[in-house]
Amino acid sequence: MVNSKLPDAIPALVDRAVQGDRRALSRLISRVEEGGSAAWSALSLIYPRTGQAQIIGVTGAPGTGKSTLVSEIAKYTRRHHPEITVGIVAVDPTSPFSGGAVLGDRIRMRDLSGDAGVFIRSMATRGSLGGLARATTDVVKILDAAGFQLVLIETVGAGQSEIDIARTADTVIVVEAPGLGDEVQAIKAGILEIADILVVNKADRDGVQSTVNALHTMIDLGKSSSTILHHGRLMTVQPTSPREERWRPPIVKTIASESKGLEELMEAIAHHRAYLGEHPDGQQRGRMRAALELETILREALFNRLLQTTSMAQLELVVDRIAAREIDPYSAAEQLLA
Ligand SMILES: Nc1nc2c(ncn2[C@@H]2O[C@H](COP(=O)(O)OP(=O)(O)O)[C@@H](O)[C@H]2O)c(=O)[nH]1
Ligand SMILES: [Mg+2]
Repeated sequence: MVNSKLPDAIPALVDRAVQGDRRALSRLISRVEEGGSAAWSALSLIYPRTGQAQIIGVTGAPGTGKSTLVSEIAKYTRRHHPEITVGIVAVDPTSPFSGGAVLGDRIRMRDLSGDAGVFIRSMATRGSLGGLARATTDVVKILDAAGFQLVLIETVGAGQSEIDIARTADTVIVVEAPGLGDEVQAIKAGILEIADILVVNKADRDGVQSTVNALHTMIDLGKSSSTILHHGRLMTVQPTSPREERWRPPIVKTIASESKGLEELMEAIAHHRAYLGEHPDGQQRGRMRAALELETILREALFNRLLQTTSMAQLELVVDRIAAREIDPYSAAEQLLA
């Protein structure tokens, strides 16, 4: 008898997942989420098959309608292009995809979960955000390799990690809603900087136009300075196209809960995709993504290497000494690395 609890061999699991076996896909994702050497060998097997999917990040403050919008984009795509399969990765802990929804949302999601051309995965929220960012980009890669032509990532645009997640997308949609003082929140999180498309959702609410106006003003402000796309530690990317040719994020009004504004949004997404294909900024983005990825992997690898020579008990001793101010964390890190 085969023990079903035994973990599958990674190469076999990868094979079955890329051939469209959904159970294998789910299992592979779980294995990769756990991290470690199994995850790395799976990902290096998968890597050559990636780079095919169109990846769209949807980010913004909680409650702006990201989940609703993501499911509308998926539905719209499936309705108009049934040949395109859609993968959804939800990092929002309050996402209906993660089960944190009110009843209405769950009912709406059901339309999607019955569709064999849609695969939905919500990310475990436990663990560090850094780990979550890594796992999310890994899951996106798996879905890409498994042949999903469109991959949608929903994240709450709260911290740097989530911004990094959004940055792994080809097109980043930042969702705002009128009347929540979101404009201010958006600046604080630096989230507008990463927007390729701005969506003002809940356009059925009061104050839509003032939100749109505020966003226009902020885009103009951003463009007047020399915008740096990525303050990377591995590389710094600056726009290479002349300013007048540079992408200006369009502002699209939607009422996601009523499927309104989807056509305009899909058009904006297609325009941005075409822009990336024609402008050097598109290649820059690919390099930036590669740099971010390498940086994340190096961090993890270096930390794991450190753990091979230093026990957790030793590390905890050092932490105690830092907390007691017997040593500063900088010297402690240098000593550990030496
Ligand atoms: N009035 C209105 N409500 C919306 C709209 N889009 C979404 N909602 C509702 O706003 C709430 C939050 O939506 P959700 O998609 O979960 O937001 P998220 O937290 O950004 O993912 C839900 O109750 C939605 O039904 C819209 O365009 N107008
Ligand atoms: Mg959500």
